[in-house]
Amino acid sequence: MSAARVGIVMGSPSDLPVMRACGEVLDGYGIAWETAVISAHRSPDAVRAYGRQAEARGLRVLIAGAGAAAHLPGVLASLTTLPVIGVPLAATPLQGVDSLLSIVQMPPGIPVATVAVGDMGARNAGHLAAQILALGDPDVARAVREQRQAMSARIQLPDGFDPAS
Ligand code: RP5
Repeated sequence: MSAARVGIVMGSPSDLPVMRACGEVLDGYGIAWETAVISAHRSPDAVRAYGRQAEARGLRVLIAGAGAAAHLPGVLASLTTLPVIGVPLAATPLQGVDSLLSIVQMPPGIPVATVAVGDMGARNAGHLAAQILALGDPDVARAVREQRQAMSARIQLPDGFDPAS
């Protein structure tokens, strides 16, 4: 088993049903990942240690999912210069609008790459992490290209229609 290059972090076990999609996407690229349930407000010491140690532990990208006030991605981003992808989760009656705005509105200097709310975002976080890793890993770059080609191959055109004409 190779060492994890992506850390998939979330604020609560209740986030797991959505956040597990990140791991499924990374598995499709053959990228090793790990997961942690740590909360910026319930376990701030653990978040601090995880963020501070992430790069030295071999991680290259962090994906952080959180609902409600959703400060976990921004706090992690403040603790590391690794790229952090934030996944807003729908955990309150505001249906994720709260977490989307919390995550996306990082002040300048400490960015969080914010994806869509919920399952779509969790999946795209996995794809984006793969694209970041692909910059320095030809095997992942090839897997990303192949995944794009496989998506293109799923289109359906009317008989006789030539998109190249
Ligand atoms: C956030 O609060 C978590 O990320 C979760 O989305 C939300 C609710 O957490 P639980 O009350 O379900 O543990 O910190």
